[in-house]
Amino acid sequence: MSLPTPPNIDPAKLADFHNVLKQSKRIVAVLGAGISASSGLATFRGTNGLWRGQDVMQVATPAGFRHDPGLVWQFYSYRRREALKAQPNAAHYALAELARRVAPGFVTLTQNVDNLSPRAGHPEAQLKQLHGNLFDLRCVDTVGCGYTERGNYENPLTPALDTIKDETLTLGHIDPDNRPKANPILLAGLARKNAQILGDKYDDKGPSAVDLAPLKAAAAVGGEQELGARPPPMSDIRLSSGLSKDDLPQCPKCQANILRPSVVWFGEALAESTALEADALFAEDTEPIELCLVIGTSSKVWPAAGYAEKARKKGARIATINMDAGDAKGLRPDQDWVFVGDAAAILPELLKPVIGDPGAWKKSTDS
Ligand code: BJW
Repeated sequence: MSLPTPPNIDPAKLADFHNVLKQSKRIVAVLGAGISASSGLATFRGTNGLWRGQDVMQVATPAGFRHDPGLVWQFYSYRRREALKAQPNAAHYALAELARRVAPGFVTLTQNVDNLSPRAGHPEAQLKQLHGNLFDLRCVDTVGCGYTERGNYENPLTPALDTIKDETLTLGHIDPDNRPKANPILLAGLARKNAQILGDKYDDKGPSAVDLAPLKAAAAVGGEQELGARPPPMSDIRLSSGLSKDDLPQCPKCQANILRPSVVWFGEALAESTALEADALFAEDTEPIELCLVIGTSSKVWPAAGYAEKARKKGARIATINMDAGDAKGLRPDQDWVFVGDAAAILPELLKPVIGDPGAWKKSTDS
């Protein structure tokens, strides 16, 4: 199968990119939620983003989890269900093939927790999951108990987290007056933390059309995704926990605590080994990096937002692939490329001189 050339790629720019790609021995890719948009998964920020209508501090911080673990587990139960329903798209497969062809010189640093890159067969040694994985769990008592579990695909994890069962009841426009109520002292604490962590840099962008367009593009790259199969936006799902600890996944080791998703929330450090491995890519005593691909991320969250600049310091030219040109950060127009459009449509074309046509590489990962 040959992909149609995305119409908005300038042939001269593409040729320049291809020249650099073909000569590159070390390449780094930084991924964000946009790469999985064509697979039907919502991004965070934007019209149908996961965070529209949600208080980020309630669902993506340790303080939020401590306050209402049921609410956070409902959010992640929904995310696990959507990720299990989704399939990797052409962009995930293309990067997996690039990793095989440029081993070990190509490494992907993904912020995504959706497991789609591993499912596309991306070699594990060349994939760093910076923010963890939805299907890894750990005991909340990391010091005393330390239980961890990888690759738990059970869905739902407990009967109380069966969000499908309740969908007819919970779907509907979120009523701001009817949100789960938090205690005012905790809210003041969260607000302070919000300001500390998110700072002035945090900008919850207003509605844009970019999150809808990928559905059309997905059809153009082989029609693997069902059009119209986009999940209801998270903002339309009422998260009102009312769940007790007994309703939530229990730690099988210590049998005293609940489990939490092994993902990285705001204010938490990345897993030490992952952070060290990522930083080691840019160490002074390593070979130059020729190319950095920044794919489907708003580049607002650190430390991931800083990796492209680190690659630049190692000599890399930077190619941004995004639906929204405005999300290409720190641009140097004389050196950088911005390819605007759906990553699933653009990436296979960009990488073609090294990975060949999808007919050749997708088969080797399908089995
Ligand atoms: C398409 C498309 C299509 C759509 N094709 N494109 C330095 C300065 C300021 C603040 C900090 C700093 N360093 C650290 C901080 C604090 C904080 C931070 O970054 N805050 C900022 C918001 C200002 N960082 C942290 O807290 C991090 N921890 C840390 O640094 O620890 C230090 C420490 C050390 C020692 C002790 C303690 C602490 C942790 C950050 C964790 C982020 N976690 C989340 C949740 C993960 C779990 C989950 O998934 O639920 O990660 S937040 C959320 O944002 C998630 C994402 O991975 C991450 C990035 O979002 P992403 O992927 O960019 O998505 P969107 O929606 O923003 O963008 C989508 C893009 O796709 C858009 O550009 C679209 O246009 C595009 N798009 N369709 C191509 N088809």
